[in-house]
Amino acid sequence: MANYFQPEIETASREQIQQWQDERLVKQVKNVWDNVPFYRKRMEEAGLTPEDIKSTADLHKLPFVTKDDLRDNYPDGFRARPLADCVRIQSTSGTTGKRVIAYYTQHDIDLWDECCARALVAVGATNEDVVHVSYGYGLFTGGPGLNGGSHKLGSLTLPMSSGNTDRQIQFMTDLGSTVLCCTPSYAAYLAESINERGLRDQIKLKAGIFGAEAWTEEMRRDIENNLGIKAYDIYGLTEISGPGVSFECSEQTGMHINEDHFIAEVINPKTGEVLPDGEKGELVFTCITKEAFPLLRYRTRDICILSHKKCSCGRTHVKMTKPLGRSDDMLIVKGVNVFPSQIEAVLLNQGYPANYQIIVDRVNNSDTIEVMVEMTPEMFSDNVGDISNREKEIVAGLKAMLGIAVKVKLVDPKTIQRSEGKAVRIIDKRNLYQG
Ligand code: DLL
Repeated sequence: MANYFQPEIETASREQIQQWQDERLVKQVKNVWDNVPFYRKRMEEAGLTPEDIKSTADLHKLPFVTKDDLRDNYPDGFRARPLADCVRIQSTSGTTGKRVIAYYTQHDIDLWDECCARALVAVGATNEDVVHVSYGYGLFTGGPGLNGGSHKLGSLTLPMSSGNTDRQIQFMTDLGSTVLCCTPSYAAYLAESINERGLRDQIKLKAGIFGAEAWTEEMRRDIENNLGIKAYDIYGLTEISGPGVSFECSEQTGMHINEDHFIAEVINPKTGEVLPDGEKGELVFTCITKEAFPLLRYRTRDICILSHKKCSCGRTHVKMTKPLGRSDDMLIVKGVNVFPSQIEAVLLNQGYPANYQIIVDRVNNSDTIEVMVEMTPEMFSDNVGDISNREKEIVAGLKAMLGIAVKVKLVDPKTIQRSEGKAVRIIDKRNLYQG
């Protein structure tokens, strides 16, 4: 069994990685200075020219990029190549205001595929495997990313996309899928469905690559036991390419970041100060090889810890813990990124006060989301029909905004507890973040 997809890169010495990062960063800074007016303006405001960035030691001088910057420059203010050079877009699940459009050249796709191929090899996949991709296809990066990685590796790829569980299980048994790629919650659901149908001994799965949302060690154990496989984590975000920014190896103790493409920093989210290995903070990425959509010092809002400790798998690239939380209030519900501000916008738009609570839970391995909304005294009516029409209206507004079904419950005026400090808007009963 091959251990690595690109051994010379994945096990490179620290000096070699450093050299790649230094050279590529300098080149990338020149590239964005020349091709993205946003960066030139930001750098000029900070009194910087490309000559000020001579190596990664100068990285901290560059200003951060945030999701707000991307939003302000929607749809293509960060595109660094002419359209003629771009072959694909992918997009985040946010609605118009929050949506990010990521552009890719063919070269960008090739490198992204390689990152995903590394992740597949790290879980033991070879070209003899049947890779069953049940991440969503389309604008979401999950399906296209793992699909590309599997092709690159030469494995037979089943582009299943998500949903239609019966069909998933049928292909799994008929074609002998060996590696499953999907969200951990869908993996848990598939496991349950396979066991319910008594088909466990007819599936040949040996490993799974599960990411795109937070999941616990308990969930890992359950999935491993229920499917008889090894379950590995994979991390990524649309802004930085998609899945495969980092991936777990046989040690299953954190994810190796593909440092030949992405420089990782962890910062104090309040002060922006760069933190040393072992300290918990917000993950920041700088893309040093991307052509069409190169983000520099992008604040992910994911909280994690970096470690350069030697790994038993032989890979030398830095490891990150699973995300341990977020430095903003984004929720991931049924794989969709949800901001409370989007929910609030729908409520205010329909004339409700900003007294609401969002309750997220996981029932039978599936996320549920309910919004409790306080009526104004004027709206308050004993007429049940009226209330249920109002609820339907909010449900429709939320569906249009978020693209997922949200349960809505209207409650009497003054029933949602007031807070003396920050309002408690979110009750997330899933307890997904640990550490
Ligand atoms: O979720 C990309 C992806 C697809 C990763 C498939 C892994 C597998 P976005 O939709 O842009 O991209 O969401 C990115 O999801 O900032 C994290 O908060 C969260 N996230 C991604 N992977 C993990 C993970 C894809 N393994 C956002 N554990 C990120 C916890 C994750 N959270």
